[in-house]
Amino acid sequence: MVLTSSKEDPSFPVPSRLLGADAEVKDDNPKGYPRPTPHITSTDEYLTLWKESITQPDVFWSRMAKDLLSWSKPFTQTLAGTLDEGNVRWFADGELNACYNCVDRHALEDPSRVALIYEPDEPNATQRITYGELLADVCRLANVLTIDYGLRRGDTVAIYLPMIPAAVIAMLACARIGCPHTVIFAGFSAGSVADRIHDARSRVLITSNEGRRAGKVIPLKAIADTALESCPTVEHVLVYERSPVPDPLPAGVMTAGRDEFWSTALPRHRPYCPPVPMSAEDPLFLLYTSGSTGLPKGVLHTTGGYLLGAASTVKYVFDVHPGDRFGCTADVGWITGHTYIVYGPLSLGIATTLLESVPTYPTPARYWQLVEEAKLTHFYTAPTAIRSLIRLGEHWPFNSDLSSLRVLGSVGEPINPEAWYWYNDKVGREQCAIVDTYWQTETGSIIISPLPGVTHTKPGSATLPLWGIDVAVLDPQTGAELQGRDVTGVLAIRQPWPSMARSVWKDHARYLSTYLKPYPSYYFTGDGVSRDRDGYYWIRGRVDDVINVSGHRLSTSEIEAALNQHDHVAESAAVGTSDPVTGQCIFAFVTLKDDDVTEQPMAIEVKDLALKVRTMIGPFATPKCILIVQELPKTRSGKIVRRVLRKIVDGEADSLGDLSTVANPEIVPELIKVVGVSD
Ligand code: 6R9
Repeated sequence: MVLTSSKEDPSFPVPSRLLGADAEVKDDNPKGYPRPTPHITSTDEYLTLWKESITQPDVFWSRMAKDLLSWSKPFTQTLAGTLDEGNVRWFADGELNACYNCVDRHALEDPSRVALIYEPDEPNATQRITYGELLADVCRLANVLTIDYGLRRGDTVAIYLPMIPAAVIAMLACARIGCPHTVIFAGFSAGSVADRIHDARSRVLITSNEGRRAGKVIPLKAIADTALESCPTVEHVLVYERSPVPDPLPAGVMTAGRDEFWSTALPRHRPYCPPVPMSAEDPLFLLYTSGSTGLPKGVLHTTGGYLLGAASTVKYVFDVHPGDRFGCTADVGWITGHTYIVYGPLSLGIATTLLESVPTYPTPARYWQLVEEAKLTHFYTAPTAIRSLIRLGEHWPFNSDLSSLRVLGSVGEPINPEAWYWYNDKVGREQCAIVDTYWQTETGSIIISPLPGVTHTKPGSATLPLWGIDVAVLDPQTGAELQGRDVTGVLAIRQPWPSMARSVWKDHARYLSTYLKPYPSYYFTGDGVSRDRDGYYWIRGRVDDVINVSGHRLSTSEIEAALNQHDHVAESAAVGTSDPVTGQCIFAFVTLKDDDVTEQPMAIEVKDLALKVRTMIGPFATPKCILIVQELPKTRSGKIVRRVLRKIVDGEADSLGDLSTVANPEIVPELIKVVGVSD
């Protein structure tokens, strides 16, 4: 076991009760670099605050909310509603504006303070945008949306942009005028973009002419145009010019009356627009994420509770102090980008980074050059990125000065010890705290994580719950709580916390049935978990049909729906299996319609099937392996038994378990053979 806190420094006491007998104590800062005094200085302090947050949530959270956020109308209520009823609300009679909290109050204090560090795809071209500049552009855009496009509070805006400052400006402009945004990851294909815009009924789409990634051009506007063919709700499309547009513009690039360029629209307006006071419970955004079944759901987050979760976790989990420079490598199209690129760091008035490129372009030193150039104090990435960098050579981080770093974060999946040690030793030079942060789109902000300099870490464990998180380990079958230490079950939470999702957009029944009804009175995460003898939590991965590829959530049903679109496919079944780089990868089985098996040349078929997934969802969802088989294992009622496929793919065909519910067990040997050949 490794500790991230110093045993010599009296400000980092090491309470023995949290340590196992095998404790190996490591000095966090052997060379004694100057560091700010952490906000939380001891495990005792953490435990006292955590207990208060659970036993007196009203007292704890109202103090936090007043301390961290600016309210235009102070709240008098804190928590109302229950998990049972699915009507949780926090600070409901208070009013605030998320954009004011993230921009105005810092711009008023010091307009020249850096807000965004933009690292474009092209190397050596870092740009900095101050809080004053950010405020001006956010206001200009807010004026375009309200005055020119007639948007009113409550209208949704779809944002389909790459990792450029315009994405942050667009999100904040929406927050300023009370329009929930729905950011669509720029790697999604036209079909997925259309599904999301359609479900959100957005009146406006903000996109860019192109995206750039590792020198490649992504034709975002062209993809958006295809999507918009089936989205009649969209009245206006604002197009940011990421790259120069040809002059004269070829016909058909912009649709008259609907489309206009950013550089035409924004200068029409003055650089100020008053922020709209919002109820703490007004929606701030929807973000689509994959569940076990059906189409992705629009997870709804509200203004006050979400922002409080974002601000408090950046402050305490990353131990952020004024003047820090935060670097999170996620995409703004995912929740990690929302909370830890945009709302969290900006609400605290520090600088945040937008990295448009990939970690290996033009060389695997890209991240580390950025850390050196921007003197980042915090770096937050995913285990899959760390693993892919390890493969490219241990030495890359050594060519850069990384001494500005204090805290290194990991998110998206369990971090394996090899990646943890590399991060700690090669990137952190054993002088940074490593925080393995567990959370979900639905939790809004981190819920289980070490605190830097306080929590003794164990590589692979997200350690202990944060403020307000009352963790329960449940027996998956009976729902009974598994008490004590050394237990394994499913991860649930007993009490509401401020940043939890409040609903699924236009489908509250789905919200209840997915999160609150499976185990009544609890929020159900969908993850398996163990609590060890020290009370530490180890996330064991999804217990539902969600596959986590490079930290991207996909449901088996989405992938199957894409495969089934192929003319020759009769049925398909997708399962996840472990992968050394991406965490999990997708293995798909398909059966073809009658006669196709012999008529179709296999190689072409498989390529076409993969293409179906690429074009229906996006390249990141492409299965690693697609196998054409004669039959899928099924129950007597016709349900595909994915459990059997999963076992075969995992190489555990000798422990398939009870096959009595499988109506066609005779096909199993054939499946084992086909999978064996594909290895
Ligand atoms: C933030 C984010 C959520 C799922 C979650 C779990 C997995 C996230 C993790 C982790 C182990 C961690 N997950 N962080 N598993 N250790 N530190 O990733 O949100 O895209 O909604 O995914 O990711 O399985 O349920 P989201």
